[in-house]
Amino acid sequence: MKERVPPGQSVVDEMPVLHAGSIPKIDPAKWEFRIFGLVEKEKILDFNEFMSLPMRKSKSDIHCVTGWSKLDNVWEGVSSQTIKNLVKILPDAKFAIVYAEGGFTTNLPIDDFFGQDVIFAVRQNGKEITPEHGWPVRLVVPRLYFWKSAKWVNGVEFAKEDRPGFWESRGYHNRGDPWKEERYG
Ligand SMILES: Nc1nc2c(c(=O)[nH]1)N[C@H]1C(S)=C(S)[C@@H](COP(=O)(O)O)O[C@H]1N2
Ligand SMILES: [Mo]
Repeated sequence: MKERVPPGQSVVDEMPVLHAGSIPKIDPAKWEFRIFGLVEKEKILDFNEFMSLPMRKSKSDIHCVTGWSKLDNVWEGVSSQTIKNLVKILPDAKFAIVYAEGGFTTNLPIDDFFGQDVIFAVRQNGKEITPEHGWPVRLVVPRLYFWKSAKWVNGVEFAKEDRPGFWESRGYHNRGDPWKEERYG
């Protein structure tokens, strides 16, 4: 049987709050989610349009590069597969660059972004995501270290070339597979 917890990780009960900068104040009336870059036609959704998209639930584990893991989180939100169906992605697109409030970005190979368990979450364990954990929408990429799971997300760009994001250009690994301990550079 596959180990449940990746090497070098310890399981915690409480989820820490970790991010650079301060918690942004977001006004739903001004909030937008933008899908752009290598797509036939870019798509902008307002808050109500985003919240009306089909949602699904997915249970997964969190592994943070700093060494904690939190098991069995039930996330509910918009699957990256649903995002895919809103635009026509051009064949040159090889990377997804995810954007969050205040200029935070994180980069993913397109296959990681379209993993079946990748969700733009609005609820965690049945409750609305709290401001410190990314309200109104946070990305969840269970198969990679948790820094890829951007909080306060507001868009995704499809790109031909890779572009290291906030943590990736500050010493974190470009991909971040916890099973391979891809922690730093
Ligand atoms: N927008 C944004 N998202 C972010 C970060 C950040 O600095 N800004 N930090 C990442 C890191 S390093 C971690 S470990 C997780 C922490 O998520 P949590 O505070 O919900 O536990 O958020 C990730 N998402
Ligand atoms: Mo982190």
